[in-house]
Amino acid sequence: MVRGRTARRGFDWRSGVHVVDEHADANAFDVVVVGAGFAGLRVLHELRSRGFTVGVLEAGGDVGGTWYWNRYPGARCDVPSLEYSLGFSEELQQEWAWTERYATQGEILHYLEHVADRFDLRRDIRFDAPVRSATFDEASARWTVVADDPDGTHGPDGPATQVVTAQFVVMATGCLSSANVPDFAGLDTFAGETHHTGRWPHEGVDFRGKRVAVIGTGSSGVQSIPLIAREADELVVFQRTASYAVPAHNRPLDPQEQATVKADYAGLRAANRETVVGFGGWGTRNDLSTLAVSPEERLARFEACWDEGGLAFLGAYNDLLIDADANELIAEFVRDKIRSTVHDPAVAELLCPTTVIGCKRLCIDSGYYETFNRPDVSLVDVSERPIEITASGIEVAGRRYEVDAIVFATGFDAMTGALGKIDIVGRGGQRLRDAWSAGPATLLGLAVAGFPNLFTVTGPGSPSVLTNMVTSIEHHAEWIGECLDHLRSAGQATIDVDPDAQDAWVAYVNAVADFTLYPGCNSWYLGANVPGKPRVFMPLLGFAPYVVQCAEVAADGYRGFVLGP
Ligand code: N01
Repeated sequence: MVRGRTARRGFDWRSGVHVVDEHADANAFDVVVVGAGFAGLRVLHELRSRGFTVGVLEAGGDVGGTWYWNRYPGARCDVPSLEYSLGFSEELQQEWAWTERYATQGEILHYLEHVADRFDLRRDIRFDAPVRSATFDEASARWTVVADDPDGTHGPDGPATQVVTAQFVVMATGCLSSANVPDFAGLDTFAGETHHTGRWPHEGVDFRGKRVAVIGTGSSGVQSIPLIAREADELVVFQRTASYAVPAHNRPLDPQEQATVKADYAGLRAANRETVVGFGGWGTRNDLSTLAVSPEERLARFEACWDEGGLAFLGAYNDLLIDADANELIAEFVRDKIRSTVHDPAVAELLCPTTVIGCKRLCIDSGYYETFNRPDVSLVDVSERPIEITASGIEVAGRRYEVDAIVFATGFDAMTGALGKIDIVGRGGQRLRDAWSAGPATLLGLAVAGFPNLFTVTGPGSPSVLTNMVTSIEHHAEWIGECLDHLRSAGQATIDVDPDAQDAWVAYVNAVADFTLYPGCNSWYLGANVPGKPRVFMPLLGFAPYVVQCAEVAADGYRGFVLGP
C-alpha cells in the first residue's frame, strides 16, 4: 500500500451512494481486518467482492496465521486436507491438489500463499503490523486502529506507528495464536536455546548432538516429540497431564479419492455444513449408543475406528461425549493400546490418561507412544511437582535434567488471548478486557454488546475450535458479508448487540456444554491452562444447528442486534 492520499472507491454510509473520492485517505477503509490467516484472507476476499474497501493488518511477515507461526517438526493438520480447505471458489478447489490425507504445515502454508496470489489479496495487506489498539468513536461511528509500522511506510504518525480508521473492524485474530509460556521459576536463567512450538524459527532448529527437553504433551507435543527424538541425542519429556492420542494413519492421497471429491466438491461442502463438526459430511454416521451393543460388537467397532484413525474415532458411537460410562469404555480401550505399545509398564501407566477422553482435544499421532520405547527418550511426571528451570536444564523435585534446548509445547491463551492483547475500547470508553473479566460474552460468537461494528471470526460462543475451522471461517465470512450488505442497503451505519440477547446466548452456550462431558476437565476450552483465566466454556457445540440459528437471526432483521443510523 502507498503512503498518503490516493483516489479510492467506497460506500458513503451517510449519503448511501458509492463514491470515487479523489482525496480519500489511504488509511481510511470501510473495513479493517486484523489477521491474514485463513480467516483474514477469506474475509478480505468476501468483503472486497461485495465492493467494500478493506485494509488488513497482519502481525507476521506474510500470510498464513497459524500455519505461518507453527513450523515445529511434525506440524500438520488433524482434519483431512480435502476438507480443510476453502470452498468459495470452484476453480480454486479444482486446481489445487493435496498430496496427503493430512497436510503438513508447509503444504498448508503454500496453499494459503497460493490463495493470496490467485485472488491478488496481498495488495490490501500490511505485514509486520501487529495491532496495538482499536477505539470506537461514537460521534463518527468509526474505529481508529493503531498498529506497528516498523519501516514507517504508512506514516504520517512516525516510523513506529500507523493509524487507520474504518467503519467496521473484523477480528480475524485466530483462536490459538497467543502463545502461552508459563511463568516457570528460573526461566530467565536458562543458558541454552528455547523455542515455543507456536513461534518456531523459520530457518528451523537443528537438534543433532543435543540434549532436548519438551514440556507439554498436547497436540503440538504429541506431533513434535517423535521427530525431535529421532534427531536429538537425548530427549526428556515433561508431562503434567497424559493425552489420548489416536493414530493418524497418514498416507499419500489416492488420486481416485481426490477425483471423487472434485466431481462434487460443492456437495461435500454442503454436506459438511450439516454436520456437528463441519467435516466428515460424506462419512457414515453411527446413531447407536455404546451401551446398546454387546461387548464383542463394541470392541470390533472400536478396533475398526482405531484402524481408520483420526478424529472420527470418537464418533464410534453417539454417546461417547455424553455418557460417562460409554466414555470410560473407549478410554480404557485406548489405555490398553498404550499398554500394548509401550514396553516399560511403568512408563506405559504414566502415559495412560485418567481423564474423560475427548474433553480435551483428541491428539492425532504418528508414532508418539512408540517413541517412549527408545533408549534415548525418558518421561518425567510433573503432575504433582512443578518444573524449575536452571542455567543448565530443568529441575523437578530435586532431580536435575541437564539439557541444551527446551521446547515449550505449552499451548495457547486460547480463543480470547489474541483479542486480550489488543486494547479494544468500545462505547463509553469500555475496554473489552474489562467487559470480559469474568469470561467472554458474545452474541453468536460474532459480536459483543457495547462494541458496535466490531465482528469476531470464530469468536467465543461460536462452534469454532470444535469444528473444522475452515468451514466455520467461511460461514462467518459470508454471514458478516451479508450483514454489511444489509446495513448498506438499509442505510444503517451501526450494528451493536442487545445485552439481553447476549446474556441469553451465553446461557445457551453453557447449557449445551453442560449437557455433555466437555466441561469435566482442565482444558483450554475452559481457559483452565492459563493461571488466573476465568473458567468459562468458550466454544459452542454443534455446527449445523448454529448455522440455522445464524440464518434465522439474519432473516429476522438481525434479531438480538441493534441497528442504528
Ligand atoms: O497445547 P495444549 P497444544 N507445566 O494446551 C502442558 C491445536 N493443535 O499446542 O494438560 C507443565 O493442548 C499442558 O499440560 P496440562 C489443537 O486444537 C492442533 O499442544 O495443562 N506442563 C499440555 O500438556 C490443540 O488442542 C494440531 O496439564 C504444562 C501442554 O502443555 C491446540 O492447538 C497440532 C504447563 C499444552 O497442550 C493446542 O495444542 C497442534 C506447566 N506449567 C495444535 N502449562 C493438529 O492439527 C502447560 N503445560 C494436529
